[in-house]
Amino acid sequence: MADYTKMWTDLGLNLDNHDALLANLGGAYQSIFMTQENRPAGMGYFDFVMSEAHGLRIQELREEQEAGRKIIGSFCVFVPEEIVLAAGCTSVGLCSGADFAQEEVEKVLPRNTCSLIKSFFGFSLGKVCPYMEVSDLIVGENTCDGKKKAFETFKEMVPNFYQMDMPQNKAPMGRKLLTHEYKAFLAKLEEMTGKKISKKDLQEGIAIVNAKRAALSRLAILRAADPCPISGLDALLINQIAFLDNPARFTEKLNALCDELDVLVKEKKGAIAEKAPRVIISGCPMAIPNWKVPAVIEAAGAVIVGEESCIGERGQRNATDDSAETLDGLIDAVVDRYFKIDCAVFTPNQERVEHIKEMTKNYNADGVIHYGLQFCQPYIMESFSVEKTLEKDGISVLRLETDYSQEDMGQLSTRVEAFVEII
Ligand code: BJ8
Repeated sequence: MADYTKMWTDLGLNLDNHDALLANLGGAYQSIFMTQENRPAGMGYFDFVMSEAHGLRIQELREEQEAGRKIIGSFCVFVPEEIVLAAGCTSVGLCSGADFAQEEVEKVLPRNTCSLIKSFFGFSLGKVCPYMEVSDLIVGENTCDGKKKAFETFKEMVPNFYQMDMPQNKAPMGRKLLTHEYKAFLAKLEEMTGKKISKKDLQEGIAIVNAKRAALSRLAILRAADPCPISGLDALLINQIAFLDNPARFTEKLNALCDELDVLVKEKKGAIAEKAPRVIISGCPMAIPNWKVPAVIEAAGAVIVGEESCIGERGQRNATDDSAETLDGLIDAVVDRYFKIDCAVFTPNQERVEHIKEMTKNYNADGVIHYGLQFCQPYIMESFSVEKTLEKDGISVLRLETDYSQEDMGQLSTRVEAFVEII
């Protein structure tokens, strides 16, 4: 990597902390990703993006800023990228996938807060996330109680914070609330940029995001093959990078990789051996660099064939209809698309379990591993009914509860190995 010290200093990063984070990340990446066998050649691009995630990509975002674009950071797939792009802005996901500055974090948050929330506090307090620091606006959403209450403290730490309210159920009033919030967000971006969003702008934004989602769905479908042409780890990585990379370039590179995978499937060449036990992972999102559980699963000899997760199919499925004749009609279509996301913060949330069943069937999975972050009430509460419903249908389920530490690796491996043996 080139020397980006000046850029990181200008962004206000704490260089010692940042070096420590990069060293950790680099080591984990090498041992988890680069030791895999039979990786498709197209993964080279995604390895490169990861190696430059804090370098070249940040430089690009700064160049975009110099050219007048605003960078919008977000923590949730409910923040509509179509509207961000329509406003001439760039969307970046704020990862929150690793522990950092835990002692400092626990001075402002209770210990029993989920790792994801603690992570973005740690990244902010430790000044280690260039995406957070480069963002002109950071959008938080009132989804789970943990996030919405934590944002009350977070907004004191981050002056450029914008909070979006969120419905808790799928009733008509919930839809009305989401429409109101998306219109307010659009108005906020117009105010920030001084640009009036037209119907054509939103149509263009929708086209870019739909193309990205179509490529991700192409990748998802290719994983139905046995042998699977790509590891679950690599597929997860691609889904994670979807939140950071330039969307048009990402789509082009992912389609090129899918062309390669098409050939591998025809030739029956797999990244993982044929007849390996096939698993769907379902539950909390796994943000970069949270690769712990997938690494354990694939080290146990199974292959992950789908993620029922916001960094995966829950977040990326369903296109936005772009056929409306008016700007309001298009905003309605954006609301329609996002209102289908079956996050566990909604009650009731029967659609989610139906989707898990559908994924199990579509990707020929032998079992489901439910992944819950400790102290995440929505997903852990829901995991009991998910398990009960799936088992009624004869689908084996393993429920895991963990955090970002490495302390439970031995215990996780034992449980996963036992599960993989019986499916
Ligand atoms: S749409 S899943 S990205 S809210 S793990 S912080 S739920 S206590 S992340 Fe999410 Fe949007 Fe829903 Fe998806 Fe709370 Fe649970 Fe922590 Fe979580």
